Amino acid sequence: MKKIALIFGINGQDGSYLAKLLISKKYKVHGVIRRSSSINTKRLNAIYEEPQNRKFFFLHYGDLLDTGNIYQLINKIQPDEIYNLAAQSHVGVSFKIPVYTSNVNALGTLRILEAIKEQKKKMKFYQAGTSEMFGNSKKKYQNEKTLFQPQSPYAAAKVFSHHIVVNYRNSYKMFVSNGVLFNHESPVRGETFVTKKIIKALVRIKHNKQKILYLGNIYSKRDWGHAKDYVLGMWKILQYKKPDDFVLSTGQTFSVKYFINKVAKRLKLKIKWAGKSLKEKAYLMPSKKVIIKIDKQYFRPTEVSYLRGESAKARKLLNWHPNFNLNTLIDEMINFEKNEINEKN
Ligand code: NAP
Ligand code: G4F
Repeated sequence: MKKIALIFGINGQDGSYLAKLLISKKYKVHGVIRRSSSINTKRLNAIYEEPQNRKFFFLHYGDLLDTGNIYQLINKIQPDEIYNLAAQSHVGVSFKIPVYTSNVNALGTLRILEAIKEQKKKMKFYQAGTSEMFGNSKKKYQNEKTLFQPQSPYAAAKVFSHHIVVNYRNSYKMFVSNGVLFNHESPVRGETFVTKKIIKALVRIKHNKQKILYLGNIYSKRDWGHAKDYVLGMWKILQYKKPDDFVLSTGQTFSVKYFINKVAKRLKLKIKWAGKSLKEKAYLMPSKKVIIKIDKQYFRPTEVSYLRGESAKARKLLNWHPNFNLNTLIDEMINFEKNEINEKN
């Protein structure tokens, strides 16, 4: 009999990769989407385009704010595995809408746990935790033992979710696990996250479709992987013999500025930096046109300056390791943006 999975946040970046993975593993996949005034299932088109998938793939309307809806979906679908990928996932935006962010990212998790607790069937649960929870940790590498020091409403809410999962595991012997995932990107990354924003803009600048890219803090460092590798890790976490918490990361870290320079080089755009702080700019050579400016609206009240993960536990116990590196990730994202431009022409 086919296993049944339920994914909250199925139309997000990770949800779409996870849905594809689970269908390839012969699961019946149910996903929860929010009603929207414009089409919000673009990332799922590839699944829909395969006629045979229609028998194994189902979407339901729902929202992590709606306790009754969550209970009804879980009660009706009776999934074997539930993945909670739904969140207000933008750290910067969480400072603007902190109460909403906490309601979705913290209480949303608890609403799902409560619904699972009421079921007779044993259901496994995956919670999408984040390296943002480490905040301003001074450790060279962050792993499962590193203290959480959240620096945003987003991260504080995710810390609540992490701890409530551990609490339900211990209190009610539920199979509930946390992934603590470092940044992961892909061609279908949301367009307001920095990697996608940089690559999209530089490809468009190269093709004379955009003049300037505005960014915030280009000196923070991140451990960037590929979403495809990370959703495999999520699945492996739920296949492990017992519920547990795992860090998934590449172990490498680079600054946003290094990322920009790498993308520019791969696009054969020669850029030169000059100026400091808010006056720092990147000039396109030899024309000396300004193509990157710093804009204080993209700075956060508190920043996470340095993230670098150590995922030895996942590598040993789950045999998980990332296949993509920064170069292969960037190349895939660049090619996607080039195709977008070609298709529109
Ligand atoms: P994403 O692309 O922003 O997807 C988030 C998903 O959550 C979307 O499908 C969104 O639906 C849905 N959602 C938002 N609010 C909701 C609500 N109130 N009720 C139901 N669904 C809601 O994020 P992602 O990059 O795929 O990340 C997936 C999860 O992993 C998130 O929880 C994120 O916080 C966490 N995470 C991400 C990373 C990363 O680097 N990508 C790293 C660590 C952890 P709409 O399309 O309707 O907005
Ligand atoms: O791409 P970002 O917005 O990602 P951030 O804040 O690290 O959060 C992402 O990764 C987390 C895992 O660690 C997830 F939990 C979370 O859901 C999300 O997926 O920003 C990366 C860095 C930050 O330091 C930010 O200040 O880039 C800096 N940055 C500089 N200019 C910018 C910009 N970030 C954005 N989004 N936009 C800018 O213009």
